[in-house]
Amino acid sequence: MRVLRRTLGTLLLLASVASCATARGDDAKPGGPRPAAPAGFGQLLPAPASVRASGSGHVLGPGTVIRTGRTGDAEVRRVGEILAGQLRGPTGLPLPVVDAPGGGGIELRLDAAAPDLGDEGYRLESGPRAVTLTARTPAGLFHAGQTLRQLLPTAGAGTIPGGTVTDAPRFAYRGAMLDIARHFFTTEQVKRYVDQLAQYKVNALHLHLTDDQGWRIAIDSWPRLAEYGGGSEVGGGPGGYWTKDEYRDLVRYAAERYVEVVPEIDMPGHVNAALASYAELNCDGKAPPRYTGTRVGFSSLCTGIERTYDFVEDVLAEVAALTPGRYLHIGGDEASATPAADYAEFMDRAQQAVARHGKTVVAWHQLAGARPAPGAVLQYWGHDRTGAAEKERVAAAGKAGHPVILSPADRLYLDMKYDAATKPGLSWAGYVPVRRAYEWDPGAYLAGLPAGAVLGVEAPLWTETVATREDLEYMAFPRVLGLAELGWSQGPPDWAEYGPRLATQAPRMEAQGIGYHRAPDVPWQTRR
Ligand code: TNX
Repeated sequence: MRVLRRTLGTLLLLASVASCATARGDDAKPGGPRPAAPAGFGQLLPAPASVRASGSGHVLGPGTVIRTGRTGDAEVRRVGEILAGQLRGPTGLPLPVVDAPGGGGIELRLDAAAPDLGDEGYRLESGPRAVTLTARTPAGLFHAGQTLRQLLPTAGAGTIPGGTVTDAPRFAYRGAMLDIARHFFTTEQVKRYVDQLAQYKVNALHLHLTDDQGWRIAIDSWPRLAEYGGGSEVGGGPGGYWTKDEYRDLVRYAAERYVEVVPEIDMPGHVNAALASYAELNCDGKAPPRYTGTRVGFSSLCTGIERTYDFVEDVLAEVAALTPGRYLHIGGDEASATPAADYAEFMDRAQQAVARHGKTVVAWHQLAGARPAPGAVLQYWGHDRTGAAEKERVAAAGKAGHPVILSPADRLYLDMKYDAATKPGLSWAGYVPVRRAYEWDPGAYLAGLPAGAVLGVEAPLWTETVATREDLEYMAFPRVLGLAELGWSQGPPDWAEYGPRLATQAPRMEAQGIGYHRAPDVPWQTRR
């Protein structure tokens, strides 16, 4: 398999237009000289499960239409409209969306019976008459559209190469996390990140909404949390918070791009902003000042008073009501100011509150040392130097049925510096060059964790040192493409194949104005 994957690029270049090249399967072998297939398929990121290049492609032109829905399905229509919006700029074509199937052009088709495509998979068939996107779900059609985008040049109308892509993800959960607590970001800035992520088939956005330095989401029953607790951030800037309407609008925007928002209220530590907002939440009845430094692990909710649990209930009830998604993240990390027994009792009650509101708990993996509720999802953020006992606890929880999201800090923490020259960022988990972020196998990462317990992967971006859109994009790109690849494509990783393919994304990132890091370990082909 490893050898076959290494030859992916070669296979796709050598594949006969009439013969079959399965991207990661074993029925394609490099043979003698063959006509070159269009390069587009070999550049797809994440790599699709299978590609068969055949015949001539589909030329887009001024008359091309996007056709949706045999049934006039409104959601498919919306997927078609979003795709049209994404294609009009680069192609310069009008691309009207019409509800008239079967006439050629770009056709979106739901097929409830499509075998093997799963909840997010799709098939893309391209020939002279039409490019047909087929999926069992609108999400699958959306992902197919993102593949189609990558098969076109970054500017100009162009030709979609002829052939068939059949594709489905390796992991159900492919996430990115953004910390808007240490530095505030607007919902418009986050929408831009959603667009950037969704094009690479990332399907979860975890929002770290609260921390010592700021509380960023309006809570009607405890209004000072946002109004006062939102007014600070690292370095002493003004901070800010999102109204419920702004939050709902962002959640809807993400959902339309098949990105599920996972809100996090971090507890019982990381709560200075809440303690500063309400004196009654403090054991001594005194509110501390707001905090603008970068230390962690110094604050705790007062686990011995009932008012704390009113707070937990009220906040989780309001956040659950804002959340159409399945998950509520309750943090649980670095609670070093909370005694272990109090931590376990607190997390029991917080988990019960999440369940009462019909949501599934996600928590940082420290919950494995307490009592994770049935079905609770654990997010592992350890690294190579994490102690064996801690890793074993997470593996045991996985064996006991807890799904695990993998966010190894020395692989996927987007706030780690690439190398010594990186200006923003931290380095407590070491430097994370692009190659290191990619070159590990989530299915075989934690000893003793069954592959089936891995729900997926997530790349967190903590923002103690990241204050602007420019720094955000610089730290995330291109490493977050490695996350997308690990989450979607079949493993194990193969840098020799992936590195050059990643390099082909440079013009796309540039065309979108993404200020990515021109990392020295990537074999970039284009000049700036
Ligand atoms: C650890 S990861 C934290 C965060 C910091 C981050 C900085 C985790 C659950 N907690 O509070 O922002 O390191 O890299």
